[in-house]
Amino acid sequence: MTRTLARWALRAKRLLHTRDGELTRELARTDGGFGLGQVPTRLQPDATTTMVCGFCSTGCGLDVHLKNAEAVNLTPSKNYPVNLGMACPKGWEALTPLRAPDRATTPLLRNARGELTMVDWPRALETFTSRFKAIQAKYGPESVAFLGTGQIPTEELALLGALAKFGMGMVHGDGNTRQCMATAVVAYKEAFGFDAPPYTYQDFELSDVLVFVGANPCIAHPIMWERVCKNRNKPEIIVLDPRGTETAMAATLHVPLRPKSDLVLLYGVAHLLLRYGLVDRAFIEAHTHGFTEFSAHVTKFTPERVCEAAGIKAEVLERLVRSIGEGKRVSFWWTMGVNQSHEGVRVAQAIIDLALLTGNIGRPGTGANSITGQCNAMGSRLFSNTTNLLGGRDFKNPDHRAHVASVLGMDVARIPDKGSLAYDQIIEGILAGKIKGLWIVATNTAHSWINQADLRDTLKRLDFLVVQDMYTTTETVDFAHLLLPAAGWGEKDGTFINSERRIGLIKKVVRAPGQALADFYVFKAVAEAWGCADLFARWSSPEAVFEIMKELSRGQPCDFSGIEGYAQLDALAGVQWPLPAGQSVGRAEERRLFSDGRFFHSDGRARFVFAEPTPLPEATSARFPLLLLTGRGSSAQWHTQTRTGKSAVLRKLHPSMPYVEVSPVDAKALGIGPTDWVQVRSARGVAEAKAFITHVVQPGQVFMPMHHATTNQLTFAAFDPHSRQPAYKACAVRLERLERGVPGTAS
Ligand SMILES: Nc1nc2c(c(=O)[nH]1)N[C@H]1C(S)=C(S)[C@@H](COP(=O)(O)OP(=O)(O)OC[C@H]3O[C@@H](n4cnc5c(=O)[nH]c(N)nc54)[C@H](O)[C@@H]3O)O[C@H]1N2
Ligand SMILES: Nc1nc2c(c(=O)[nH]1)N[C@H]1C(S)=C(S)[C@@H](COP(=O)(O)OP(=O)(O)OC[C@H]3O[C@@H](n4cnc5c(=O)[nH]c(N)nc54)[C@H](O)[C@@H]3O)O[C@H]1N2
Ligand code: SF4
Ligand SMILES: [Mo]
Repeated sequence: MTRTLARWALRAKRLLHTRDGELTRELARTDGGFGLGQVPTRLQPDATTTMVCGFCSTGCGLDVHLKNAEAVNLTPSKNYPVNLGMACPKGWEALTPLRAPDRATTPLLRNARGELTMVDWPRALETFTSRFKAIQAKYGPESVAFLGTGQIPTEELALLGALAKFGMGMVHGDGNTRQCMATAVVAYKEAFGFDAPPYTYQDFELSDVLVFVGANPCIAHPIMWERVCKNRNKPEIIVLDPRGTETAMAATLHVPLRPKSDLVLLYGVAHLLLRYGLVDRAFIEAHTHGFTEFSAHVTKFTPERVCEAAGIKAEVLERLVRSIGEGKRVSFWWTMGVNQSHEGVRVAQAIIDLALLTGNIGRPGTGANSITGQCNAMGSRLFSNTTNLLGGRDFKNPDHRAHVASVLGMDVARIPDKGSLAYDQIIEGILAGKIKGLWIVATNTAHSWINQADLRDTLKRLDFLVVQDMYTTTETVDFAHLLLPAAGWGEKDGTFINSERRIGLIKKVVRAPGQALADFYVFKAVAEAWGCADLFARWSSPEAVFEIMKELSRGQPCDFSGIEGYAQLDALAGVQWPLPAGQSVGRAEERRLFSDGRFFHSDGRARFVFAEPTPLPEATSARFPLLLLTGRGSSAQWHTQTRTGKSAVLRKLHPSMPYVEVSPVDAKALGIGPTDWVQVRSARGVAEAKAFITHVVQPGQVFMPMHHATTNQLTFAAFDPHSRQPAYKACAVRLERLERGVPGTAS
């Protein structure tokens, strides 16, 4: 054990035996070491300080009120440019999950009897290192992999990615952003030359036509939706969603297309725009590539074919086309109804194609805009060192590797010259016996990954699984050999990047419980224990890493080397990338990309990308006649509910039991009444749920929220071939009424 580790072990031991008051004093002295205890150091004891929310990618500013250097409550920030004084229920309740009784407060190691038992940090780190090193020695460095997240600060993601790949010799590491954003990343890269969502939230207010494709912002991005409500242009709001969601109900036009008919429909829209001459020829000529081929491709998508495939009326298609073609400022927004599909990349690109065709990009109120999901999905896309090399670069490009190595002062040989396996391929790798050790950070794989029946069996095959989480009770912890206790949002410093590319601060305003550490300091401790801490000497604090990231971004489309540091981010209420050195920006200023019509391909032109539609991977059949859609259930629930489930206030705002939306037509045919429970069965598993009979879903379709672990017992593991994003939103199921009407009683 190195000297630092020994010193630190001693300190950890002392802390264990001190009472709370003493702990604070001890920590005040030791802050700047490994960050144990997370006392807010840079803030005045009774200050109010603004930081970004830790749930969704909207990135609202929250004013956290401190008393005696500890957060007591919070209110939405009135002068943060994102939310203008508003927050959704999760934001208001953001501090509550920190106080939950199932917080992980010490490392836990599974003993010979299979129970997780408390160990101290030095023992945990020693076990981590010796087990992973032994696996690598036996099966090669690639046999240990990691799975990360879009929910920890960019500085932590960069450190994890760099430590794992440059320090520990891993090649494979992916994250939950694969489940979420991989499709948008590939779509943008191919079309624009860089992963670059072009918009700013003002665009919600400035459009005269807004087209939402597979997005339910009323539930999933409530404050973005509030921005739509501030639009004074009496906009046409069009929602393409098989379900009549809250957003669809608020729209001026709901297009209830058949699931996964988006590609045919969007090509059909392009076809009619061309036929009616409602395209921007000057824009196409000056700024795009591939128009001739694209216009030839879409001629096959006649209105008859489109209406048949999408199950919509000709008048609806006509109005959709006219609105897009005749609108002056048309913006397109897409989320998981697009990304989580077997052909999601091409659907996203069909949306981009429409924006290019009509010249709706780079101007106020326009854009082909992917809305991100998690608070730091955008940080993960640029800096997690998983699919991209740090700063949106390419592992396979020798110049990129050399540049990163020189910025980091590392030997270039440490940087892998190939990309990582994708999430599903890492799981496959476990099955194939190639991946033997896995480190899961801030994602709840055993609930959220597609087709759990297979996944859980696969996790059991690992020689060593480390889970790093805030809580001891997640589904994934059940499979862990070692649990590392993590501090959460509010207990640590760093930055998030929101959907509109705004880099905003999060801050330490609460002390983490027990020996839980900010992920940043867990990674530092791992580096120390592994014996590669020297490589990360400059990575001394989140703010020091921010400086390194600025350097890594220099010259890239995401260049933010012009941001001075955390104090300036605070003063300016966040800054959108890019901001190259030498440029300045005003407080709360909003900026969008491509106002000069130049894209990031070397010729400056955007690409029309398109392909033939492909059939549903799992179509309905006589045995499984209904199509299951999944997604967000309420604005008060977050994913696998490890956090939101801890708030009594939030629990009151959503149904307590798993439910399945069924159309009245199907309910009648199946003899299902409004108080009945049903079994939802797919070829992979069965889930019990309360029937919720509603016109929100169409006949032949059912919907289940993703917030209950049983939903992914049913889903079918299909992936987009280009992004390898799971297609969570269509598989075949059947429904059976539970005889006694109570869950768990059916045979
Ligand atoms: N309250 C809350 N907010 C969240 C989250 C949360 O867990 N809870 N999670 C965050 C994250 S990480 C994400 S990624 C976002 C997701 O945000 P959204 O994507 O808006 O949410 P979803 O409910 O997953 O999916 C949106 C819609 O896609 C529709 N859909 C399904 N299949 C199709 C199809 O074939 N075509 C079309 N056009 N639509 C289809 C579904 O009916 C659903 O209404 O939300 C973020 N915000
Ligand atoms: N059927 C179906 N499945 C889906 C989806 C769907 O629409 N349908 N959507 C998919 C999408 S878009 C997403 S993004 C995923 C989300 O899936 P997950 O990432 O699995 O969901 P979360 O519940 O957010 O899990 C985050 C985990 O990190 C922990 N955590 C929170 N903060 C911290 C921290 O600061 N440090 C550490 N170390 N741990 C922390 C939490 O306790 C929790 O266990 O689900 C996907 N799964
Ligand atoms: S909309 Fe998103 S960022 Fe804003 S308060 Fe709600 S969860 Fe937080
Ligand atoms: Mo997501």
